[in-house]
Amino acid sequence: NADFYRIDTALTVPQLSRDEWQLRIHGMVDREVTYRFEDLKRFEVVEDVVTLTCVSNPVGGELISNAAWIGYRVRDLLAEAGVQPDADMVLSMSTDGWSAGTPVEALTADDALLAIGMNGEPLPVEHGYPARLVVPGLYGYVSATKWVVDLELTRFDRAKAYWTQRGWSAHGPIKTESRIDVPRAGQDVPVGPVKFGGVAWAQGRGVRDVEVQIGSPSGQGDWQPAELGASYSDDTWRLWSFDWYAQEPGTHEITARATD
Ligand SMILES: Nc1nc2c(c(=O)[nH]1)N[C@H]1C(S)=C(S)[C@@H](COP(=O)(O)O)O[C@H]1N2
Ligand SMILES: [Mo]
Repeated sequence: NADFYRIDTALTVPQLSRDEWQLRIHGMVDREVTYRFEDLKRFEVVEDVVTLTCVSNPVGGELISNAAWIGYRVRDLLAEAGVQPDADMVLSMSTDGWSAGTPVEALTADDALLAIGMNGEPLPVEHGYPARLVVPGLYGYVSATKWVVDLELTRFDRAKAYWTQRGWSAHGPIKTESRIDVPRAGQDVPVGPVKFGGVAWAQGRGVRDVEVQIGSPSGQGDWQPAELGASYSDDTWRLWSFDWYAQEPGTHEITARATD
């Protein structure tokens, strides 16, 4: 968990105990509901392995991580409030005032969680203790509210969340991407066999292929298939590797691409 990327606007991390925590569900619902932490016990516990990504992750960047999230289906929590049919957005609010706008459809999918645990431990404070949202397939800024205390059922044509007020798109589906982790950029490799490796992701769709192209002083190579690691689910990244033989001296440019 200490290696999981962290992105938020919090200069000091909100400290909220499980006893203080409440989740209010209101807006376009049949009846308002407020859950205390102990109320959650009556819902089914689920664990999903989900790769979370930041929209600000640059190509090859590190603002992406994979974790086993433990929690409750948001759908079950919303069901007791009764979502009205013309609500199409859930405005989720953190205790520090940050907010995200998520399609009702995505939040009522089977794998959208109110997470209270991460990789077998209580959610770390930096990652939203005591509870946060995890919605596979959507960038964090439109879905992954940490220290979440409030869910308002509303509409995209009525409400704007923190980053949409600042000009970011109201919808943020994660794009298919791949990353080269080894060797690192600029690294020297000796003549002989070299193994390339990295990760590729297409949450919600799954990765079908990863291909690698090697550019050398004598020109661009063809796209060649990489080897894919096991797939836990369509919502998680896949490891890939590629065996190459370093022969020609000089700078080589390695490019990877993924197909969902
Ligand atoms: N309260 C709060 N939740 C937040 C944010 C934030 O600024 N404040 N940032 C979001 C963004 S942009 C991302 S990418 C994810 C990152 O989650 P992590 O820090 O656990 O990796 O959290 C989301 N949840
Ligand atoms: Mo983000």
